[in-house]
Amino acid sequence: MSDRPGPDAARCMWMRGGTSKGGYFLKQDLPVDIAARDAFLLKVMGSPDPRQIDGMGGADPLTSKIAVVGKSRREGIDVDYLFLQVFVDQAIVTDAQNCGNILAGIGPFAIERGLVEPAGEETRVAVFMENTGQVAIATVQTPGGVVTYAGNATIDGVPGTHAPIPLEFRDTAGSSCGALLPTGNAVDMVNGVPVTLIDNGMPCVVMKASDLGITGYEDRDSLDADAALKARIEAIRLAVGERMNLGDVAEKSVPKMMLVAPPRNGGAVSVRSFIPHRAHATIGVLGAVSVATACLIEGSPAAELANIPEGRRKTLSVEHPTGEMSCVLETDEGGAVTSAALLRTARKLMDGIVYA
Ligand code: NQM
Repeated sequence: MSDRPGPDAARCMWMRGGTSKGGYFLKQDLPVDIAARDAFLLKVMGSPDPRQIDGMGGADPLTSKIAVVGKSRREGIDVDYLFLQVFVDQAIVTDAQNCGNILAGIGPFAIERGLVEPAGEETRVAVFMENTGQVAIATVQTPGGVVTYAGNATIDGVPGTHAPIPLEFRDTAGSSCGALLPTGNAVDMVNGVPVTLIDNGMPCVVMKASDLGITGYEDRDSLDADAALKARIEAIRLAVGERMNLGDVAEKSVPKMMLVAPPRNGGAVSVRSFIPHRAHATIGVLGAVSVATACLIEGSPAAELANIPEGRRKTLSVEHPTGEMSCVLETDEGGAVTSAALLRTARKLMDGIVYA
């Protein structure tokens, strides 16, 4: 039964998750019918409109995001999380990608909505990510049995300090493409550019920024203003959809386009990402895991310029336009990545009723 307050209204929490922001809904608070749900969410966000003036969206793909959460019936799993990207200037709502930044808010939201009982000072929340059929573990600070968003953790791209929310991922290889390297190759040539087609939680095309005629250290605004670069990148993206087992990607937000350069600030690699039509202000969580993984693949364009730490457990600092994201990768004896861990924070911004 629907718990909705009216046909054009729903209970919702607005949260920042990592460096993204969006609406978090219980599954039962949204229309069951997918077309009706998507029409509702487009109106909530104010899409399609580049300014999203008549909705909650922030005129940016990073602030036009939705999480749909329900109690899980799966063994060992607390909640199921479906991520939906609402396009800003097109009437598209897609579940073709996951989102590790919005994931950071799922644990706190699930506890606040009573789906998960707090367990002492810290509560581990096992999240089934419906978009890719994989599991993440989030650890939420719950002193005295209450979620706290206050703390001393910092992440680049977000001002201030907040409670840490470590995220752990296992077995993310081939999340959407069926295999870590869907073509089986470390390098493919696409439109004359050597690329790695890879999916370790997020389908990505990883290529050298220099092969696209840029340094790879540009800021977001310069990249977004470069129409010729964006057209070239989009042509590569459309050409690889089928090869990555993603089908026609014209109306999908994957694969993400990752332009890599040698690190400049002591990290492992520097990245400018397109998600896929706008440059990212930082970098996606699973996007960073996929790029970091590409750096470990011998013969790949990323491996040629990355600075890789020794040992089976490696912390790869992925430099992005406003700082870095540290990915802790565990590898097996053959060098394959078996798990990834990252630090995020999240914050509750609003809890109430949203109107379409
Ligand atoms: O890659 C942006 C973000 C993301 C996705 C995007 C993400 C991830 O920064 O896991 O977090 O790539 O569309 O929120």
